[in-house]
Amino acid sequence: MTVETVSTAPIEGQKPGTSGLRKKTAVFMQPGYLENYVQAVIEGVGGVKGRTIVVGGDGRYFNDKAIGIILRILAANGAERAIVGQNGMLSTPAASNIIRKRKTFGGIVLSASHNPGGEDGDFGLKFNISNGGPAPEAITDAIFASTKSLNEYRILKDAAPSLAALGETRLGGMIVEIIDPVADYVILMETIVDFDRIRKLFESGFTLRFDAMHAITGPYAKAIIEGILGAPAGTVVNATPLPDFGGHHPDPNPVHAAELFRLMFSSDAPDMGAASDGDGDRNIVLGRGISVSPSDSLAVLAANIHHAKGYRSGLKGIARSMPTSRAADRVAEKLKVDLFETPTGWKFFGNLLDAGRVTICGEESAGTGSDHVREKDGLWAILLWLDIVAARGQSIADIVAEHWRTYGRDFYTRHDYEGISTASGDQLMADLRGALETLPGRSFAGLKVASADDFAYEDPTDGSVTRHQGVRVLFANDARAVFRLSGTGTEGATLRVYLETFEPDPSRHDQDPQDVLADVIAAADAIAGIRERTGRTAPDVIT
Ligand code: VG1
Ligand code: CO
Repeated sequence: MTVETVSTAPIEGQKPGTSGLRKKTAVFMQPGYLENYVQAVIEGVGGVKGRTIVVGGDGRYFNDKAIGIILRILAANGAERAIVGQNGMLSTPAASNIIRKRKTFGGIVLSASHNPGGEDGDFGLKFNISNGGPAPEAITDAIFASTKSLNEYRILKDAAPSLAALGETRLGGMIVEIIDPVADYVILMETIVDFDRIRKLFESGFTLRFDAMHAITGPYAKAIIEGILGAPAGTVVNATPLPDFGGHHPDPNPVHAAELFRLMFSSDAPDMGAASDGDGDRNIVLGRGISVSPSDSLAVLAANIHHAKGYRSGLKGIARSMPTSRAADRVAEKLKVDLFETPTGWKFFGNLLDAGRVTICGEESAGTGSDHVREKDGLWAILLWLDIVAARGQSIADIVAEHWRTYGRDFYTRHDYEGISTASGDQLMADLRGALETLPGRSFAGLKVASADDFAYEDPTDGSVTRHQGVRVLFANDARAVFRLSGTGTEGATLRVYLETFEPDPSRHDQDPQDVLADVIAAADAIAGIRERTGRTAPDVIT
């Protein structure tokens, strides 16, 4: 075994965003780019000598080669063992599970999630800590600091082993253990939902289409939904992970999962539609003629979680990201449990879950998860929905309508303006922040502003404070508009505008959110000058 110490210089811009470092694949493939960052991660987490690290990714282009490089760097830095998904594949929630189950020091998850893959697409790397969750800000800050002072990295000269065969091999002084990426995840799911009950649901003729979008959940969904739960072959579509996701964005939203949405609103719709994203942590659930907004999904799952055997001991609390609608708050209030509002990104939920303050968490961006792992978990959410449908014996549309009748409906939409110039995005946010104090009392598109602020979060478990997490504007009628810039994009800036309003009256629940929210949308534009500043007449993505 020969360890090579390679001199290098800091590379600019290796700053982890909402969910790790994401860049164009070509950027990650530049000589030394990945090597520098991995060494900086190792320094930032205090070294890996004698440690066990989980390594896996969503199978996108460069996944396998990157893992080879990472294994050689881990070995050269004295890691004792690397646990790697077969062929380099591990969904994000499955990686989180392995870290927890095997009590490892952490894991390296390779993914740019819902971003497109391939040579011209995106690549990403995220470090997860020993609780299985994304590294919190203190650690990502330390990693970023290391990227700025790095002058060498260590790498083994030996070639990395093949990732195809299960079992243990040696790489220098490190054991490389190749595991089945699906097996442990199946065992975990079986402790949470009632497989027999869901099997009976399928036996009774219940129909599902699960769109794996040519991404990582294909093998997991095939094994569980078609294999164990007995859904007919063909229930899981686009099930083979491809390095470029078949040229699509693996993002389960109405634009990128258009075919599934079309099907669910057609006369051929099955009872349920579902999809996940590139790395398997997002989920969308649809019923016949209805798409469940992720914010509603969190609220419905929280209100019904007692049906699932994994949560019989009850719900400790609920957490949602700030831009997620307040539907979950209404459930928390009724169930008399705490509700926590955190900044966007799963890394803020970890402490609350570890402290036993919350059982379920969610984000409006199609993310739901619980204390079973420390990541959002797409397939888990879909299985939980199936379990609840089986327990209640009602359609998804009926379950949601009944939920709205009980709690009222939070009409919700998000408008994304993608690939605008960084300068105009930054200016728009700076001007909004500058105007915060002047907004209350003024009216826009007929809506009066009650309050406005820049969201800051104080973590109740460790007191750490995270500022500037998005501008919130609350109107006198309780409607809300939130503005923030994406922290996962790789080109220019993406402005996200989150819009919502509450409607208690059931006779008004059956309307299109875009119509109901027309005045909030107009007010948001008037406040931020979106069209004028971006030159766009409409958002690129509406969820
Ligand atoms: C987006 C979502 C956020 C999510 C993050 C990672 O971040 O808004 O809710 O946690 O993606 O999801 P941003 O900064 O672009 O708004 V995933 O599935 O890409 O790991
Ligand atoms: Co994802």
